[in-house]
Amino acid sequence: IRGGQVSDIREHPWQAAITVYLPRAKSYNFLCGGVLIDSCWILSAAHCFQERFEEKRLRVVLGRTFRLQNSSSEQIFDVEKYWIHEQYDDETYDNDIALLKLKSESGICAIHSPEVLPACLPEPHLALPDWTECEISGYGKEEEFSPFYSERIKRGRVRLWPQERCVSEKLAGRLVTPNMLCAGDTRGLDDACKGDSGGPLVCPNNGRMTLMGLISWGDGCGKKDTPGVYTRVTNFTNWISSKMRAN
Ligand code: 4AZ
Repeated sequence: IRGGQVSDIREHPWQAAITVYLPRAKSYNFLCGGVLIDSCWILSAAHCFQERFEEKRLRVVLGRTFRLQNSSSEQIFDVEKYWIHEQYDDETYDNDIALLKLKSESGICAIHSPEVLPACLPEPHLALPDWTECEISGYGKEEEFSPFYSERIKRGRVRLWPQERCVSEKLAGRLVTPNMLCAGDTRGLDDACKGDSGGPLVCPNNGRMTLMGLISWGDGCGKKDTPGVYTRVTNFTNWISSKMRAN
């Protein structure tokens, strides 16, 4: 997260850190953010899995304020299977969504706690007003060209942009589709950045923080008059439910 402030996992208990095992380093490396939406289910961005990693190399960490520091509140899971959206386009990042099923013997995976709690999914037709104040979170970089991810989870405040302003002219000429939404800080400070991908954009709705976006892409991080681009979750609620129902 560029700008924003350091935070605590209890402020974003649905935040996941997705890691991948690198055999040469014999260690798990941070890959992307993710969002807990049900005891055994995590949403993330399809582009994080473009390399088509084998499931057994993936691991999901929940409940940590510090990315690399073990915590008594953490819950760690292997991945049973994951699905990349069938219409994901690796050139435009259209349909940038992936769903991961956590592995468990019992059918129960994440246990609810102050540090681990699923986000609410929106109704498919939910449209929030332009400029609604929302929140992003992640362990991603604090600046585009920083060599490091953030060690502590951060939060940023961004507002939903009108779709008519969410156009390629604001985004280095890259195509924006109806499956994307733009959000940004009108002050131009807070923004998602590298490593935040797959993580949450949540907005207040009926007193609950509701998952409206997944961090997807942008032109740099925190550039003036340049929004971040998010996967529009309302367009995928049917895709999500049908995968969960079938699996
Ligand atoms: C990235 O590379 C990335 N400013 C994610 C979000 C944004 C930029 C880059 C939005 O994962």
